[in-house]
Amino acid sequence: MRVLVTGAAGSIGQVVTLGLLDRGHEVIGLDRMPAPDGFEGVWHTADCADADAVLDAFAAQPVEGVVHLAGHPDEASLPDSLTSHVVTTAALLDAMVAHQVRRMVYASSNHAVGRTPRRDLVSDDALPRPDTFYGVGKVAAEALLALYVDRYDLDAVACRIGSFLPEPSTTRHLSTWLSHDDGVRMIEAALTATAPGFAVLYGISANTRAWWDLAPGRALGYEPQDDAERWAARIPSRPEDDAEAAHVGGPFALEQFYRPALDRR
Ligand code: 15L
Repeated sequence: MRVLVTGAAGSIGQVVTLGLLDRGHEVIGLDRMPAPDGFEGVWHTADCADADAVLDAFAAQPVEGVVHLAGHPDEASLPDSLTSHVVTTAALLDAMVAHQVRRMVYASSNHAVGRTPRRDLVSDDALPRPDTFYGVGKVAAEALLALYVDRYDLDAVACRIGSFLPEPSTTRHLSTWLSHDDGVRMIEAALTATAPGFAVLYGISANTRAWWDLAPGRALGYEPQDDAERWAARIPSRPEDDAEAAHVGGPFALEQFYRPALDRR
């Protein structure tokens, strides 16, 4: 499949790009940064929030799907979060409609439901419960995907990613970890699942202590192979572990993230 990967120079993007290439897909990269050394395919250096630049990238060659990973992966002001997550998604969806591209896989986040108290397994029927403006941006971007799926009959899978890391390093990660290999498996499944419409899945490995339900991902063909438990004995406990286990968003749900929505002079 020929896929446009946004944020292809980022920490998730580089892993996903290599993984998709290994699995026989063709990757067109798009990022504000130039292509990483060694990338040999087509690359567009552009900001996804720039709708004209995004349209130019689509006009340069046909693609069959979009993996939208671009976006600031941390808390920011509300306007910056909306630009980073919602405006970029809107520019890509408009270009997809204009160029009849039917599939988007979106890097959403567990922080879309991060304020959910940590009790039962959280599944795809959980109400939006963001823990930050970052989470609000992800919720709004998911809503936009749902709107475009309904209006234009696209397919869009929002992957609520946990902690995408080479290995887990905190107690929370034993529940939230997504290994690099499982991340690639997840993206490929979301790209190739038959007619998902608008769907949400949780992007974690098959962690023994999982906080999120893997069933919605499995229904789309995502079969994670790794388990953070392998590292459990090596992970030191920290004073903040209990507070981070109160809500599924962990540190993002803590008071240290409470701040005004708008930057002021
Ligand atoms: C995310 O969505 C963030 O991008 C990342 O910085 C981590 O906070 C991660 O979630 C997580 O919950 O561990």
